Amino acid sequence: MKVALITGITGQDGSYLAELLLEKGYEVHGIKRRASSFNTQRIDHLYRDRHDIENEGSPVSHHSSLFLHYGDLTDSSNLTRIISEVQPDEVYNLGAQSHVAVSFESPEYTADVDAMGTLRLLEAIRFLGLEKKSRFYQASTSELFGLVQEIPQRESTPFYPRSPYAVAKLYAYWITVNYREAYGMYACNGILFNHESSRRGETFVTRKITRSLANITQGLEECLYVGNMNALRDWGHAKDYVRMQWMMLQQELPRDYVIATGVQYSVRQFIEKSAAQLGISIRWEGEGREEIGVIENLSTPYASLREGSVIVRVDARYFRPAEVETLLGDPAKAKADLGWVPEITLDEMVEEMVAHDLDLARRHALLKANGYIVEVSKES
Ligand code: NDP
Ligand code: GDR
Repeated sequence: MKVALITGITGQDGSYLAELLLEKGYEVHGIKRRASSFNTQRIDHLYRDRHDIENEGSPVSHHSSLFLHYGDLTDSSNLTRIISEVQPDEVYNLGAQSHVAVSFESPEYTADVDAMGTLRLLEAIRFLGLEKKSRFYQASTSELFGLVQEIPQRESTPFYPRSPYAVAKLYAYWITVNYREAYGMYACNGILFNHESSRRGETFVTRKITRSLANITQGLEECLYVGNMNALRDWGHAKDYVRMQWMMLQQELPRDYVIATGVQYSVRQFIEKSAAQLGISIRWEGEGREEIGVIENLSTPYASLREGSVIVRVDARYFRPAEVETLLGDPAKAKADLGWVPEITLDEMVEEMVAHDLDLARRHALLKANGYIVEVSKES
């Protein structure tokens, strides 16, 4: 049985990767942070409490091959102890302060976790003499390309990071390459473009859009507030991308790969597609910071919605000090070497996310109508 260690197992990718590895028969260990409230919602369905297993006395399903350890990427001794105990065949470093806008607010913490955290993990593997046993995957990012120097972006495109997050990830990218070259470690970077799902964090733009529009149809919110709607992104589905993370560690030699769909849409188009799924079409009025989205041709009846209502507004607070305007990846190398191609289209992903968030909104509306909750959380 192969043993894998995942940092960031409680995040979007961590949860899908854990699922995939458990299905493949791995023993999976994950690092979770101590928090004042539960933070394991995305993996609760995979985890079986030891007491339940003992009490049942029944044969163990794959779920009992999942083990969680308290830890943090800012804590070297903790990381070293966990790696020493787990003796992993594969380490997936998915843990990060992953929000670009937040990295402008907390640049030092972002560097500590995203840059130094990667070094701490690599150094722990080396210090424990596991550099020939433990294969290492680093969650690198299209944000490295930042102010793009070439369209589309591929493995050879020069980097130009545009945020404290991207600069920290640049360090992590190069330290991974360095440990590969200096110590012969099997260490590689997946340069992943944006990938989303119904498990995406609620403050990233796609999930914010699907959640907010679904809430609006149920009378839980009035308006979606966004920043730069002209930003262009190459959005894929997280399930397709974690498959590639695993594939990268199964090769003979460690290599870095761009993972993308090769198709690009704007934030505005993502809003339109999500609204269309809900039976709403949007007319855009005004320009720049004054732009608004107004309902037209409402094809599905919602008690709280009227034609002509403003449901999208630009809020300058969501503009970033330095923006990445356009990203478009070329996944040709991944296809040629590994046969990887994305299987889920953007339209299928939007459909999944909207259906999920509409279901959630309906439940919340029911709870609210019956006095069980007062407000639904949203980004302020
Ligand atoms: P999420 O934000 O959903 O998950 C991040 C994970 O990291 C969470 O489990 C979080 O824990 C954990 N984490 C945060 N800070 C620390 C810390 N100090 N110590 C240990 N763990 C920590 O991100 P995604 O799943 O979307 O992304 C996974 C990785 O891939 C990240 O490194 C991200 O930067 C990178 N990436 C993501 C892309 C995307 O489009 N999704 C594209 C390219 C790269 P908690 O749940 O407690 O917050
Ligand atoms: P990104 O994702 O910064 O690309 O980083 P995000 O969804 O946050 O932003 C995408 C684009 O949308 C614009 N935008 C808004 N963004 C947010 N979050 N909220 C808004 O209201 C809003 N309005 C417009 C942004 O300005 C940006 O241009 C994600 C993260 O997962 C990183 O960890 C990962 O490395 C990269 O993708 C690839």
